Amino acid sequence: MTMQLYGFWRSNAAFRVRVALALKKLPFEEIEVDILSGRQFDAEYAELNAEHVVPTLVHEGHRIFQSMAIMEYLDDIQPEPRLLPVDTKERAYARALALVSVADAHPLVVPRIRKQLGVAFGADAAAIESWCRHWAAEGLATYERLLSRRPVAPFALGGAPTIADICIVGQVITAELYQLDITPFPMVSSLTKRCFELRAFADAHPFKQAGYRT
Ligand SMILES: N[C@@H](CCC(=O)N[C@@H](CS)C(=O)NCC(=O)O)C(=O)O
Repeated sequence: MTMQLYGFWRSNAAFRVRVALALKKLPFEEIEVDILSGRQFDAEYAELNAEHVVPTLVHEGHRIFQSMAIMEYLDDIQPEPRLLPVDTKERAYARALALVSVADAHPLVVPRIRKQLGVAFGADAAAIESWCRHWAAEGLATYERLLSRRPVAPFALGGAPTIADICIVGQVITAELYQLDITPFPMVSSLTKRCFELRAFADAHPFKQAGYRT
C-alpha cells in the first residue's frame, strides 16, 4: 500500500521525510497541508496530527509523526540503504548531528514561534526575520564546528548519507529561505553540494514541490 505523506512545500521536517523516502525508493503520495494558511488546524488534519504540525506519514492505516520518528520507522521497515548506522557510537553521533537541527535550531523558526513573537512581544516582520536569520546561522555555525572536528568522507558519517546529512541539508535550506550567505560555513556548504548531487535530495527541495510559491 502506498504511503501518504502529509506535508507542505516549505516544511523542513517534511523535506527530511521526502529525502528519507526517496533514498529508500519507497513510493508515496504527498498531501498538502498549507501551514501558512492555518490548514494544520482543520478538524480532519487535527484528528490525524494532535500537534497540528506536518509531517505525518500514514502507512498501512498507522499514523507516524515527528520527522525523526518517521525516518527511524522507515529504517526499521526497510533497513537498506541504512539511514542510521548499526554501530552504537556512530548511531548516537548520527542522531546527535540530526538533533542539532531537529531539536535545537529548526524549532525556533517554525510558523507558530514566528507568530507568537508578534503576539507576545509585538515583534514586526523585520524583527521576526532577524530572529529567524540569527537562529538559522547559529545552527549552521554549530554544524560547521562539528564537521570540522571529524573528516567528512564524503558524507557526515562516511560513504553514504544518513539522517545526519538529511538534517544538515535541511538546516541549509532554512538558511536559504532567509537568504543567508553560507560561505562562512565551507564544510557545511561542500557537504550540501555533494548531497544535492543525489536525486533523492535534489528532488525533495522545497522549491521543487507542488505548491511552491515565492
Ligand atoms: N519536530 C517536528 C517539527 C514539526 C513542525 O514544527 N513542523 C512545522 C513545519 S516544518 C509545522 O508544521 N509548523 C506549523 C506551525 O508552526 O504552526 C518534526 O521534526 O516533525
